[in-house]
Amino acid sequence: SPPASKQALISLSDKKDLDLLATGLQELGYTIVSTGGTASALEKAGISVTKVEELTKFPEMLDGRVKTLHPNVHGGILARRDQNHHMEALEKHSISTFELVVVNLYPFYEKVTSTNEVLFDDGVENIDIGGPTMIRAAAKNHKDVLVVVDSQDYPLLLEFLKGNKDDQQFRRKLAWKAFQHVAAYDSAVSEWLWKQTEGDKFPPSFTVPLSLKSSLRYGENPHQKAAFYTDSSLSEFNGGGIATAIQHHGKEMSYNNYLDADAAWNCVCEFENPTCVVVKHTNPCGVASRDDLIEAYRLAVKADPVSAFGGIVAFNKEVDEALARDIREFRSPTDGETRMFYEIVVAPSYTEKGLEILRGKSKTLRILEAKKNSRGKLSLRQVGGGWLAQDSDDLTPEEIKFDLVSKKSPEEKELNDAKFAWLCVKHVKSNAIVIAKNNCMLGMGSGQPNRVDSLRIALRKAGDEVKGAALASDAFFPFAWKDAVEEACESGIGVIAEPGGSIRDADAIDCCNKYNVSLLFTGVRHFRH
Ligand code: 93A
Repeated sequence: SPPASKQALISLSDKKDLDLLATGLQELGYTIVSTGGTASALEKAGISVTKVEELTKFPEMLDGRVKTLHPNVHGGILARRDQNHHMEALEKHSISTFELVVVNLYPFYEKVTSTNEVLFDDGVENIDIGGPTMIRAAAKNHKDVLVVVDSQDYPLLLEFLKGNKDDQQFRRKLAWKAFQHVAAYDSAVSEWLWKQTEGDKFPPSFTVPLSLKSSLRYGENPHQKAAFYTDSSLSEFNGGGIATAIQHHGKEMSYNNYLDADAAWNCVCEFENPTCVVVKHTNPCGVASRDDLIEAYRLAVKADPVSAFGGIVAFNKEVDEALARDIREFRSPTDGETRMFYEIVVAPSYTEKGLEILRGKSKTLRILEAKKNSRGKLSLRQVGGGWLAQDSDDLTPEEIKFDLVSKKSPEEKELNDAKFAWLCVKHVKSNAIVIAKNNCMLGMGSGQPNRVDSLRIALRKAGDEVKGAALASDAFFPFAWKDAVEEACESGIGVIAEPGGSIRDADAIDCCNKYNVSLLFTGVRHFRH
């Protein structure tokens, strides 16, 4: 008698490429067993199929809640082929084995994140029970049962089945993917349920569904292996941020490139007017806003040309032909000769010609097109043994007040400069000081363990232009006299913006009054550790 045919179990919500799969399996002599909708689709495509009810001798029940949850299904998946008593048990109950299980789940995530309002009961009905059970059973018994959850794997699967050669590595990879699929699904369900309670914003536990975007050549240093993951819960539905940027040209992005591009992009997106931001090692070292983006670019580089060399240049408006030419040709203001070199240019868009010219700057220059980050995101950082979670720091400029606390009030121009410096200082690592004038950053000090050192670095960079400029400090000044506030006043700063809130606020005010400097309290702090 001919050998009993091999059985495949197929139950799919997303029926993409089902005919490709089923035709392939039929050619290989498989008998296909399917649930209601999948079986109908197969019949329509002219493929013969056994309905799961024929196998279970039971109708689908409870509005489909119980379709495949039956020993005739799960016995056939879970039986160990190398255990005689397992095989005898199947024989006794006339159950045939499944060699292959292909399942994808009710589209729960798409359902509950759809723009239409979803009723609670509707959400619940979309929680798949039978599907994950089949997937987990097959993945557990992957030694003998192939499990497929992704239509992209159909061609590979058919290839494997044709090959007639076993490969346990292949089976393990499929099982890995199957458990990933179910885990991501369950985490979406649990996240949704948490949102349906009146619980705190930060749930007792949560899973971030991460998908590998690319493996990286190395991490911060060449001896560290590294990879980049996108948060699939965010990017697929909101599309913003450096993780979803399109790379038009250049060398492959590195770990540090992503960090720096992210910093530059976040900073430049703060500004409404045409703005250029130059970042080096995650800190903005040049920022300028002008009606003319070329002028903004030149000023941002001039702010600190030594640091800008090898940096990341970000724009908040389209890069056109004229600007691209300037980026290509601009010579270092330090010697007037060397052409400026950058790692990355990032912008919301490029004209065709602009892109072409930038491509010609160098083979390596990475050209990124990015979309604005969505607001209200969770920010996560790793520490030994855990993760810190917080709201991202995305107050808008309108949400920040600039309360006058000194006798001298700033001129309109000075107030503008203070606001500009404030937008910059938020993106500089603490302790952060930014000096700015005429919508242009003149100097910054970052990452120093005390505020006086940051101030001195910023003053040195600003040079003579400091007279009448605005100074922003990311946090209050702990001391004023013979300390940072007095040094700033003595240097000729015209206006200082800081959060206030120090026990020595009165000293800072007295000091500014003595030197006839304007002092503004924002009431908001922008630490960036
Ligand atoms: O309602 S269920 O949780 N109960 C089940 O027994 C069951 N068996 C398969 N959902 C169940 N499925 C799911 O049905 C599969 O995971 C798949 O997503 C879907 C396919 O249904 P149909 O073939 O009728 O379109």
